[in-house]
Amino acid sequence: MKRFLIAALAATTLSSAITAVTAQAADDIRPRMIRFGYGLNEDSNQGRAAKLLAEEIAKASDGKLKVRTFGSASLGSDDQMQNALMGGAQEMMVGSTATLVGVAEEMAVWDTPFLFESEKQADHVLDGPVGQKVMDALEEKGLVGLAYWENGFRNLTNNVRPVEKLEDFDGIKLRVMPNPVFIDTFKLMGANAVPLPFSELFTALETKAVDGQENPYNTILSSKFYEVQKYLSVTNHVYSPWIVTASKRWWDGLSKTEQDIIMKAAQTARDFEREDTRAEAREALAKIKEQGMEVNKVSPEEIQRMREQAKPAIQTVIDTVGEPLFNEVQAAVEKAPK
Ligand code: TK8
Repeated sequence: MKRFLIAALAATTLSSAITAVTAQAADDIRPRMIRFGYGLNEDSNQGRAAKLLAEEIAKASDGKLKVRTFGSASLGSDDQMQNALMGGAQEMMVGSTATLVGVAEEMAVWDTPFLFESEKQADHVLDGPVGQKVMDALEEKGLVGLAYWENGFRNLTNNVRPVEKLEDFDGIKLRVMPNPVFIDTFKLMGANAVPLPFSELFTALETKAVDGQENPYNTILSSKFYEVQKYLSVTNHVYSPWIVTASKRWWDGLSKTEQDIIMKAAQTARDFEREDTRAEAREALAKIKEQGMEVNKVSPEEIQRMREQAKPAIQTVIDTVGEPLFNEVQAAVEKAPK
């Protein structure tokens, strides 16, 4: 009798333990709707990676975490979405680090003209400790940085003339990302730098409110800038990262399991996105020419002159992010494989 009781007791304890574990696991992933916004079209490197991220999250959560993606800035410009995340009105987004400088000035370090020489070097620095440190600066501002994606090396388009030498920037009304480093860099070049959100860019080019803009090949293609721009000048003047962020208010209410699923998906999508972006960029110039743009490659001598001319903008970066962080990034760049 006694033995039977003990066995029964053990069985009950065991089964209630099992129930508890299952209940906890189920409880660990709650049905949620995640609004994920971005600025480019669905048919872009950004859109393709957003789609993959949504699929990865659905798969890993058995469909409980549902990501709805909103492209073409339909939830607002980068700035507007960042504010929505900080206020808890939107859950996630991907956008330019350059548009985050007003939130966390550390982000300006990535805007240093000619900072990186290759994508590989950028990956090492961004995914390394100093990249993480810059990302972590977002937390106290109400955002959680999850992963850097690639926007890419930026090149110049305009309707006035091919930019072959420094002097050719003269008087060109150039849209730049709303950020002090970009404004200074292009003012130094002699352009008339006009800060505008990306979501207003196509119309501004179409209506000739501005003469030109600068973005990676991928964006020139996916946003069809070739329809409203004549000249493309290859400068590779800066490498732009994108960053996937989440609302901290919302993130802090997620279980560890949910956070892990989302973090992992952001990183899987990052690896896919970088490969996809690079493959697309390799084919892009030919396609851009097919669309009728005139392409010129700026000579190394002239690039050197532009580098020199942009040097005071580096001081703007240092003033914004502080010398220690600037130096830390420089050291990481020097150590990184090219
Ligand atoms: C898209 C922007 C874009 C960026 C810009 O929302 O603003 O020119 O390069 O990718 O973040």
